[in-house]
Amino acid sequence: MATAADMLLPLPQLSRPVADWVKAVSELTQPDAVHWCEGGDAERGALIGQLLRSGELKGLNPEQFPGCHLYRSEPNDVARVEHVTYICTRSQADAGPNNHWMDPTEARAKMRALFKGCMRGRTLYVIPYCMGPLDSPLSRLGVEITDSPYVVLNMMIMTRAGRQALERISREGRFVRGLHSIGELDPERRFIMHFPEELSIESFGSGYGGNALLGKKCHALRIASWQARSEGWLAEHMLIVGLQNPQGETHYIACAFPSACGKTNLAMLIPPASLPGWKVFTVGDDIAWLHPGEDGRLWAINPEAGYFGVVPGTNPETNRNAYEMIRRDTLFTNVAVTADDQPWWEGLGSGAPVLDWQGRPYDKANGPAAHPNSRFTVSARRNPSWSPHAEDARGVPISALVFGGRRREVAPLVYEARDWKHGVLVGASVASETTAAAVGQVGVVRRDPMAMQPFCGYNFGDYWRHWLDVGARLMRPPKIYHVNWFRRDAQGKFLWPGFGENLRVLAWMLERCAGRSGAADTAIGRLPRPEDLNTQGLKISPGDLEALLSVDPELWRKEAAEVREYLHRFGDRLPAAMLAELAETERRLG
Ligand code: GTP
Ligand code: SPV
Ligand code: MN
Repeated sequence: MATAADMLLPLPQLSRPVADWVKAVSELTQPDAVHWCEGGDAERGALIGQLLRSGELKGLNPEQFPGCHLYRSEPNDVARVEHVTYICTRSQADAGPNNHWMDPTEARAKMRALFKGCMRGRTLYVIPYCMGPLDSPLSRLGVEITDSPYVVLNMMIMTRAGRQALERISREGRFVRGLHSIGELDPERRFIMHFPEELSIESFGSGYGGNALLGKKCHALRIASWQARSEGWLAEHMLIVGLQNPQGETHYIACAFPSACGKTNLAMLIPPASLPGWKVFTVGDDIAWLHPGEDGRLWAINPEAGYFGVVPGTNPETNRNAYEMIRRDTLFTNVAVTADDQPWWEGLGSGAPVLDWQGRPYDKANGPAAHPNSRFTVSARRNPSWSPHAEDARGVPISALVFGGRRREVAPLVYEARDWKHGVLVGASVASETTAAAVGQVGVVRRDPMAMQPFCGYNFGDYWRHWLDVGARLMRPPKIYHVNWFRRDAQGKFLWPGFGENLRVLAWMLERCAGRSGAADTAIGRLPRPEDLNTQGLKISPGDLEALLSVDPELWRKEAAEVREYLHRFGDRLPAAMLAELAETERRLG
């Protein structure tokens, strides 16, 4: 129990294990100063002031974008780096073919050499944080040590950071240790190492998002997925959204789409005018921790407190909520600016850039003005559709789970899995075109099971087995769906309008959960017939709708063969039930 006296203690005295660790890291990294983050507006304001004076942050137009700032990354450091992200388990088989693996002893030695003396001339910041509501038993704790004040600012928005988190650490003892340094931002000396058996992370050489904000993908997905397996829950790359139908009933769904494939947008969707009476409530936009509840349902919390969202494409038409949300108290990374210091990006729809994301005079010949993976960091409370239940300690009950990918062909607009087991196969079969969220080629279809390919902290074979086990424990399991908002016609035009109109598909799912709407049984699962979707006021040709709702057996036989080949990579770790489900789908395909 925290007592009144505890409240007065200086932070370093609150937790001996944290203080000892900070001391050991200081001895290794040799910072000029150590700053323990209390959290709160005064500390944040002081940090921003310091970064404005040093020129690392740029203030944006105070009339149009009050409280907003711009940060420009090193041009070589603008996305996640999957090729140098490692899972360091004692046994390589535990990391699985889905991960890069390094022996933990070797990885520790390598990182020790990099961290040695790396904070000379810098301040070491200690960020105690809580993933999930401070009072939730489902939340988990961590401490990030970093030499990047930009990381501190982000972590203060993205997590519950500061004294209260440290107080909880002092009560509970267990926390994830995340050590981070930007190093020299040299891509050759950049590694993101995970030690799930020791609940620790070491990240060197990048200041970007998922590489550096260690509470996010490193902790809340890679380490948490490992913890979740041993504790009987799921840590997933999913948004959580509440949908209130015109009758006033609210149901929550959680959706896993790969990076830059529409989670933030769906989580804060604006119902189209032609679907009156619907309301949308955002619980989370990127990560869900799902726990089987005593009532036999699956319950979800969002471990994060803010959004680190894709900027390009955000405008009042595609998503007015997102557009309004980022007009105040928002940290922009790698966007362009206009002549009057407003942030600018491709797909904004108004204004013109004068400086590009690197701060150079804008020249079309240099490519997009804003980096395609430019991001906003903003408190979830700024979201006009923020759910009143987002902070509920027990989470929200989930009625449906949705997987999705970015596929110009093959995958229909939506289909429903036959049951949980089939749903696990559907999730494991997700493939999606790569995006600018990670370094590498963009637009190449790759397998991305459950949208977790870059984020699962252990062998996918074991992970799918765990999914099957969790499902077996649920008396009232959610239905499972697959969606694809990104089908294109021969000319490359999107067949489906997407964004707010996606509600039509979600509404069909909820009606299915309530046993009120129809579907056609196909080889891959159940699809709505055109008449099962509410298309009132929707501008779409009957031909396009039919194309979106059809299954091409030829293409799907090929798809199933690719899935089979992929699953076989997991050898004896692959649960037999998955192959049985696949065989059933293949039998139906003929
Ligand atoms: P991460 O933060 O990387 O995990 O991404 P995310 O899954 O939250 O993706 P986000 O909602 O930020 O969308 C990424 C891009 O896809 C943006 O450029 C959006 O404008 C675009 N997008 C989102 N939803 C849709 C949709 O329904 N249809 C189409 N065509 N584009 C969409
Ligand atoms: C993603 O890439 O899925 C993101 C951004 O949400 S990052 O924080 O870099 O992971
Ligand atoms: Mn993400």
